[in-house]
Amino acid sequence: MTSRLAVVTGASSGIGAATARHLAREGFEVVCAARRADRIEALAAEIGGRAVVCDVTSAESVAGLAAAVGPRLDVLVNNAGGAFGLSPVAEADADEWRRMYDVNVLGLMQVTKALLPALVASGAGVIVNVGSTAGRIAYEGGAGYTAAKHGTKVVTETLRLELFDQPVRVCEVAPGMVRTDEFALTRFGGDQARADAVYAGVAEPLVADDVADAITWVATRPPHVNIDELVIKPRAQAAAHKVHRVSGD
Ligand code: 8X3
Repeated sequence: MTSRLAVVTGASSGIGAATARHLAREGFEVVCAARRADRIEALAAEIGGRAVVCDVTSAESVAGLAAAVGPRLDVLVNNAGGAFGLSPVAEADADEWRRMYDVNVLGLMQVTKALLPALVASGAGVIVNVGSTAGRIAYEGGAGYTAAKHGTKVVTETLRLELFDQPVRVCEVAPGMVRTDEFALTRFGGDQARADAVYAGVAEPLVADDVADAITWVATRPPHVNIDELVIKPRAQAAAHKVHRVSGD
């Protein structure tokens, strides 16, 4: 029997890399897609998967991913995404906003569109889009990112409607505070002190493995079970703005 095939975008670090590992442990052959070849090649070697260099914002690059995947695909995890900046609207940087829309919405669309025929061909495909609690609320300084992640959520809902008669499930996993090596660091342009401040005093933020575990659970339900959305936050985060922090940490 051929193994089930999964594609994970943004697999070079954080939630994407952890998800590739979790799916491989579940028996999937995993195509690790991301821009950084060295990282995904090391990951693919570790988990017995395949590395495909792919920039989800490039139609040409995504076409290369689809060619590498071939005619049949069981699971697509649209994880590539990210936040750039935390400026109020009055000081917004249009380039940062474009990059966020590009990767969190257009990238997800391009990869989904390119791989959809293969997901249908599997007879029981599943798409898991990695959204965010930022796709459910607004917060000061976050408009570029929250707008993009609301986009991720709504594209997910639309796709589920459009595929209602097809053998493909469409799901969203929406994490809150997850401490990864790169999310906050990227948002703050490499400013480690600002990145660390996001998690200051939070004893146990989520880690990438927690979210990968949730994604893998969503992706491995029986074919008639569609988990529309799963919001996952650390216990210390009752809401986006209500985080239990212990001072002096
Ligand atoms: C990450 C959650 O609160 O930093 O997607 O926007 S938040």
